[in-house]
Amino acid sequence: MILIGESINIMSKTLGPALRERNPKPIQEMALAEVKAGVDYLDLNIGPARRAGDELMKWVVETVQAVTDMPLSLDTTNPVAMEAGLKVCKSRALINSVSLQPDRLQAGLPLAKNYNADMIGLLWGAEGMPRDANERCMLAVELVYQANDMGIPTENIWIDPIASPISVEINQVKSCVEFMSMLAEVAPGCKSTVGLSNISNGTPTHLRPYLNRTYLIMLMRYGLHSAIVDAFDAELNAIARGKMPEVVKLVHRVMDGEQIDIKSLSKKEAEYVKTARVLTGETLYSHSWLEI
Ligand code: THG
Repeated sequence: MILIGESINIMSKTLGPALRERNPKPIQEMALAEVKAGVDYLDLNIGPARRAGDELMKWVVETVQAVTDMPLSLDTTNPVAMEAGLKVCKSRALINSVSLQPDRLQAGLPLAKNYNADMIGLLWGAEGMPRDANERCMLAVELVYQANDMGIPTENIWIDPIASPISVEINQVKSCVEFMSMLAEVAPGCKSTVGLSNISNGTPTHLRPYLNRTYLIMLMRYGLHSAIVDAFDAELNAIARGKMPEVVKLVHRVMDGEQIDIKSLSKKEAEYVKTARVLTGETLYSHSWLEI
């Protein structure tokens, strides 16, 4: 399991200003803290970066590379900024991301090819977000086909089904898991990733880790290759590293529809079971799901 640290991003309250002001220290400190926490990649998310995006991406890549050799995921929708980052990246880069929107596909594939980079294939189609697992499959097949046609090997592609917040749409939450169970069959040999924290967007901050951890277990069951995560959630890291087989088994039992008696469980086990019931759609999400 490859973990990609999410914390260096333009939306962050502390690092957003540091990125805009080209203040290297907070960014370098965060990079080192994420490395120490045990990630395998650092995501550098500068957003759409419409103004001077190329200069910003080059600056942040160089700023981070000055303190660590950790591989980088370059996260922007601006292809000019993407190329500026690829040019200065010392290790094999991960392009985050290429989608099936015609302009992003046209700009992204040549970059993956010419810079021999890995690429995240975001399942966002010409008509927007896929509605279910089948539409995700169709988009994945199309994306792999287009990339292969350009000379990009399947194993360089990390398909991202686009996780959406549980507070918005439970069907999308379920459909990502269902899609993950189908991916190896529809696009053999390709890898996968997911923006895990998306799932808990809009839920109370102290409850987010429960959703993130349990959803990771559900996706890992079907071979999830990597995830963009909060590096500082030590329990999430333990799950990713296979150190919590007991709770993993418990969540699998909920996924299989087993009715587990909550009263027989420890507090932590009960929390995982309740959270898994919410993420499978068995119980309705509310901010108080752990108390019920
Ligand atoms: N797929 C791909 N790339 C992605 C996403 C995806 N990149 C961006 C995003 N989704 C993944 N990264 C984050 C980064 C931060 C948060 C969520 C996802 C987050 N941050 C806190 C917040 O907004 O409340 C804290 C912000 C702060 O530090 O102040 O939730 O899906 N390919």
